[in-house]
Amino acid sequence: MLHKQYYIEQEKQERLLARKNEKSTYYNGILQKYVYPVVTREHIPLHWKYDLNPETNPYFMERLGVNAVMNSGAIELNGKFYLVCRVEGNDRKSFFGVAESDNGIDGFKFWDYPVQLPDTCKEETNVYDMRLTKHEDGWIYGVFCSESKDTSVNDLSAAVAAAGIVRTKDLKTWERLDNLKTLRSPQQRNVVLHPEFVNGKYAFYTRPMDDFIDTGSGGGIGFGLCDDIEHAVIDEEIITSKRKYHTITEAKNGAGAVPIKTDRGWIHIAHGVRNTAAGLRYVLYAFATALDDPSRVIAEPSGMLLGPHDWERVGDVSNVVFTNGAIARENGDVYLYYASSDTRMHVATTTVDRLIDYVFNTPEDPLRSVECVQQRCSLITKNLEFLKSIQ
Ligand code: M1P
Repeated sequence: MLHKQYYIEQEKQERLLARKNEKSTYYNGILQKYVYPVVTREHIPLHWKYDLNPETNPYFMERLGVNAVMNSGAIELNGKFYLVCRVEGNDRKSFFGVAESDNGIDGFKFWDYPVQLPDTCKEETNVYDMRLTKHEDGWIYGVFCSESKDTSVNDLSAAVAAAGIVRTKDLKTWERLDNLKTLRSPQQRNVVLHPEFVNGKYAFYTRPMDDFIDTGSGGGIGFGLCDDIEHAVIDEEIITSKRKYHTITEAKNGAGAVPIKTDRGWIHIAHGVRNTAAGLRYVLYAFATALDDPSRVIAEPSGMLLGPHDWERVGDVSNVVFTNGAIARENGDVYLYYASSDTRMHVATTTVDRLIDYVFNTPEDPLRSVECVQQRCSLITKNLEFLKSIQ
């Protein structure tokens, strides 16, 4: 016999999981947003949170509540869409849970158990933000942030971020490899494994940081090569997409989804951070790198690809959109998964063709207002002349 509230909660959840998503009326020609988030804390199975036995839980209380579901790695396997979600418990600790959908825009359902990573890193306190790379060596790699307390300083909150690495074939059995070592950067977060070998080596997009929060001297998204993925060590990191003054990347940036291979180059969707009186504002931006050298930026459109809009702006950490997963299908469709305000997961759809058009035909940021006005006036003049010509 179950508590009567169980049936009420179960019915609510079944309705949520069966709800069809709808295209939003938001339009920019680049991305199609959707009305409903794809995964939220309301999607968490009841048996992850409640003790279902009325003898040990007579009030049907949450025993292990969940605060948020956010920053998720994404992958398509055998025609199904999988998100390896960052699930944050009420205790602030994050872990990973696999949610599966048939169509990628609704119906995401968590598997019965969260991911149980091998406990090989005893000092690790928290794990989050896994990027999933289908590598040409045949493995699926998960690269995530492995956070530990910094015991070298007398500061309760001091922490160290490193890149943890796991690999799997089926998202069920995970092998933990050594954390990535970057010899010239003390901390790392937002690390992504490139899907192909580069010069016969494993290639990582990194994010050199002096500190846990501030990137300090870290000039942007880094890139480095290593020989051995089981004991990954990167000596030299070069900077690909740079942080720039008075742009959306001024405070920080970081690699997001695994880059998408196209005829014109690798398309990257990353995040950029600027500071404001209301705190840090995180947006998504895109750029392309060369097919023969994925560290060399060949196009970087001005400004943001996607920002937090309307109620996306509000949540646990407000004014944030963040991605660490996109699925590019063989038919050219692209599903971009993003979290809003560190609280819930959304999808926006587009195509490889649209992304190519966006990345290569959107003007670059001229970096000064006076030149931005000139840029806009050229567009206005072109349009007014065009409108006149067709009258
Ligand atoms: O809170 C916003 C994001 O902050 C971090 O990103 P970054 O390292 O670029 O500052 C990450 O911890 C991310 O999880 C979080 O969404």
